[in-house]
Amino acid sequence: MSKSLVIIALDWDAFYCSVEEHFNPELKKIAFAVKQKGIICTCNYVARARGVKKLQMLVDAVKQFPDLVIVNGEDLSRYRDASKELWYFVRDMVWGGKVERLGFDELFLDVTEMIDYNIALLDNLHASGVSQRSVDSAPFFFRMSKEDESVGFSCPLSSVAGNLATGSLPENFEGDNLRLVLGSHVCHYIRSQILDIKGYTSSGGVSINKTLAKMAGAAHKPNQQTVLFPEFAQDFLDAFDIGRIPWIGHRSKSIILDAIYKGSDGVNDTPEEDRDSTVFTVRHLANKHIFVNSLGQSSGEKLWDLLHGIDHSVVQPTSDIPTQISIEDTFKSLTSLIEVHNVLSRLSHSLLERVQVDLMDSNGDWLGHPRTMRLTTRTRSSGYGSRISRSDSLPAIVFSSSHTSDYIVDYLVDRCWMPLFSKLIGDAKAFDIVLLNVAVVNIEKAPAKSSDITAFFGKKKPNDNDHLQDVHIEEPVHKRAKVVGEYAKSEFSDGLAEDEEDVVSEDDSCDEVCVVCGQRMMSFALEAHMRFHDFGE
Ligand code: TTP
Ligand code: MG
Repeated sequence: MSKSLVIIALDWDAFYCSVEEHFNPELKKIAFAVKQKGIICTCNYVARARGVKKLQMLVDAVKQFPDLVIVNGEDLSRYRDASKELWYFVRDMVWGGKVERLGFDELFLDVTEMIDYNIALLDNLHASGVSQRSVDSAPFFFRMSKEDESVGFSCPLSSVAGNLATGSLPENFEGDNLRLVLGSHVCHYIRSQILDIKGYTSSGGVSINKTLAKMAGAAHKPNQQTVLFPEFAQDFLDAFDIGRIPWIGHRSKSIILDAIYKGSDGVNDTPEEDRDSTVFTVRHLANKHIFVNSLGQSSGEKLWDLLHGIDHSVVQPTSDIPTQISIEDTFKSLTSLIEVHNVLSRLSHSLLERVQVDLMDSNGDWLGHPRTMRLTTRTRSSGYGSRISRSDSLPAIVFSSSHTSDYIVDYLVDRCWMPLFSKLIGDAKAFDIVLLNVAVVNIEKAPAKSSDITAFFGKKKPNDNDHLQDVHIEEPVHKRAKVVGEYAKSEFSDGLAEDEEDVVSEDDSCDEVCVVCGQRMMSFALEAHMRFHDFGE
């Protein structure tokens, strides 16, 4: 019989606040919130205990809690750096680096190999004649390293670390259950290391797949962890609204509910407010066939499986190199070339800085090289969902160590971004720009330890800037953008296959705007953000 995986999901507690507290420990004691453009994007647990809510409008929160301290969180660089540091720290502890990063705030760890190894040690102990009873009642030393047997921790085999998702213990601690018991101790150890060494608290979930682990982790927060044994998974899931299952988004949910509750005559529809959308009810009113018919083969099967606690997706170790780096800003109105020029200068400075931080290792070697630069705009008349983009080859001067940043930025703006902008606006005599986004995309891994940029770029010279690629992206107006971004995976969008979606953005820019409250955020956060609106978390 095949053994189950052991997956740990970690989510940093009040993440942006924790980063702020890290730099200013005084904040720990007081109620404070991090704001972005008129919205409280998160608040610490001191503030939450007083009733402050994530995603409250800033003006409401300040009115309701006049002494609430507000920290500006519009510069994401500190959160990005902290997130990366924590990811590397965790990755060093997990064999094979099997850690997948979802946005800034979440990690999935596949610790199966570590569990297998330690179970084999346990089996050896049993086989060596020591009685089962005395092995199982003594603390077990869990090895976190194959090479160094002193690296690890002691843990009891007879109890679970943390909470139980449904409050019930399995009848026995054997087989897969024992694997999860050990997984709970690994989770506890890793979380303790993060707290002791890095000073961050997290909430953890342990189960046999990513979805169950993530949902278990959300059951008890902050600074807690929860184990979900497979035999209780269905009971646990059944109580949730289907919209709370990760990867089931608004659109999938409404398609499913329509399929179940809409009368074929269009007359006997169940009114929306009377539609029970718990997993339990949906499982009983629908079947796999209905899911496949309404959502398509792969999405239908996948979402049907999810409602039954089945998730075949594997933990895919996140690459050190982001797929793209982009910086953007929004404006009331940019109507002159000089304004656009100034904004592009500012954005290019940030972009260059990000390229250096994200793509250069501590020795100054490049980890990856973007091949393409992309400029995206949105005009006042085109509305929120519609962006247009143009791309060009990225000049190698970006990687030059013999020019100052100012020189490189001037070069980029005058010789690359402004010509791209002209292409974008075409013949228009007047324009009214409300968004500008500069990005480097198409990032290729650098040859090992190579700092020879010329070799990487082949015959291309730094000023080879004459062939504008005609990559023109028209986004459909969308209510909910596909969750993509620097590190996020499309799998974490709303579960619909791309060709079945009509509401996705084709542009994988990392900033999104919520159509409900207007908050701008990294795209990975949008899914969670919409859930807040749905469920008022
Ligand atoms: P979350 O994990 O949803 O929130 P959190 O870490 O602040 O709090 P919790 O303890 O409940 O996990 O999101 C991670 C960070 O992403 C959060 O600190 C701020 C940011 N974010 C936004 O900017 N906008 C949003 O709508 C959401 C949901 C998050
Ligand atoms: Mg969090």
